[in-house]
Amino acid sequence: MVENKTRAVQTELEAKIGDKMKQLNQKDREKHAFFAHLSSNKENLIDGTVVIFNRAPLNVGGGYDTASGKFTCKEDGLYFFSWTTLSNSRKDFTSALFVNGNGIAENIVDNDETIDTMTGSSSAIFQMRKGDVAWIGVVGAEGTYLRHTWTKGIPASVFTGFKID
Ligand SMILES: [Ca+2]
Repeated sequence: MVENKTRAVQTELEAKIGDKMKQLNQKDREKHAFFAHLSSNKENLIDGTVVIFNRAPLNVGGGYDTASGKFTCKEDGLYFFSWTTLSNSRKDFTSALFVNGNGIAENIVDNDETIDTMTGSSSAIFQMRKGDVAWIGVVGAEGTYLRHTWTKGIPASVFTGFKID
């Protein structure tokens, strides 16, 4: 009798542990995160141009495409995006985060009257649905200059995003 009860408890515990392991494995599969930067400077990009951050040393989940510069959501959820742009002396660079063509957040480096190099960062959290597409695009006539690096080849203009929950 006691032995049967012990066995029943053991079976129940094993089932619970099994479920928990499944949940943990599921969590591993659902990771989505990317970090991208540029391999060269960009000049005179016209309004609406997609900024193609063509190097992605990190692309967990494979949602970011270095050929198009676009991130395609593979799983519904809250996503955090951040990007930084470095302009040049007396050059502007204004860009925005777009999701399915809608402007979500803008990043303005208004540097055309400054003899120095300026950087700007913006970020946003967005409720993404599977199939939604996010990218950084040039806004207005201010896609004048985007530096890929400043010193020692370290990426200075970057685009990153990840699923929060
Ligand atoms: Ca200005």
